[in-house]
Amino acid sequence: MSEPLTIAFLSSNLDFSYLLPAFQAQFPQARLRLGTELGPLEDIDAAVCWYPPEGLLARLPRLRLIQSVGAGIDHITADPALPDVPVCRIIDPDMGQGMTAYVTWAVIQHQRHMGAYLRSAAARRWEEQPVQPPRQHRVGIAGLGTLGLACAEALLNIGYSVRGWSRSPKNELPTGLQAFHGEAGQAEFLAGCDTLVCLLPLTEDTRGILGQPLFNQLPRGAHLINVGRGAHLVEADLLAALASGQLAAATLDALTQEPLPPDHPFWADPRILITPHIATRTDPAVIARQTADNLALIDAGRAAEVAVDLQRGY
Ligand code: NDP
Ligand code: OXD
Repeated sequence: MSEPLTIAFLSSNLDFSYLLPAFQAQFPQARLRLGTELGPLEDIDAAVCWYPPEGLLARLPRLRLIQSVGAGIDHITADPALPDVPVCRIIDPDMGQGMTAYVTWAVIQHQRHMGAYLRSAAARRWEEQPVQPPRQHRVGIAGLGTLGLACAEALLNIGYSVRGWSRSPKNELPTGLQAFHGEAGQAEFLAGCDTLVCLLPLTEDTRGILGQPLFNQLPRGAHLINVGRGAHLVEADLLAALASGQLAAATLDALTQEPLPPDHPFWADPRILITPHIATRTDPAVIARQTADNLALIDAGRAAEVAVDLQRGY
């Protein structure tokens, strides 16, 4: 009789017990191993990860799948001892809807002066702010993948002027989306972003991309929304750009230090709105299903169809 499948849940900063009911339903015969109760490491076939403890994956001799619980995989590739095992990420239309809701809110929150209305309402004052039609506001989305494209489509549907930037040229874009690509297209893209949304993966090419050289290419007074990763942003450059007026505001959902410490200067700056990495989430049932699908394809010798291209980095 063959050994039952063993799935380990590995994270140095998240309690993964919330995933267990969905995995029990998806894999009724499997052994599910959480955190400190991993059992014999040589039993483990698949690891479901968010910042797995450094070096641990390399100690699992039977490992066939490293499954990210998110769209990004930077928290896995950060491990310098990453073994040569397929790494898969979540590709989830529902996650796209959650991201769309967040990004749409963040664009409108600033462009329609919602902060000022909250202050007026708290003081019982009937005060109007300027009302600018959406088509006069240009939103640029850096990263036209699963999530960026979903956001672009939604913003176009409510009338914003939307442009996007990707690494490679794109076919079949939503009608009205102005597309740019590569380093050659970056300056023209940035010059037309009243709001810039970062939905890039974190790779060696994109680390620190949100810094002074990029900010200087945006229209003066632009709004930055970072829903990518904290390490896309050069924090000191953001504070300097806000102080000089080159940027008017920033909405940040991904931070280098999570949780952001209470004494971090971002909390004290009224132009910066922080949310605690909640822009979107994936339903545990989707994570369990995609883990099962990925394992089946890997076992059928079709890993190349589902594994992230680690050379490219996303
Ligand atoms: P995808 O891999 O589907 O898309 C990535 C996009 O970025 C692609 O369009 C790609 O270009 C583009 N890109 C990559 N590198 C570059 C580069 N050097 N220059 C220009 N464009 C580049 O990713 P997803 O849309 O699924 O997710 C994007 C990111 O969002 C994740 O990696 C994660 O960091 C973040 N995220 C944040 C969440 C949150 O709650 N805050 C939740 C989920 C994800 P091309 O199309 O040419 O390949
Ligand atoms: C992800 C995230 O990568 O939640 O999915 O940030």
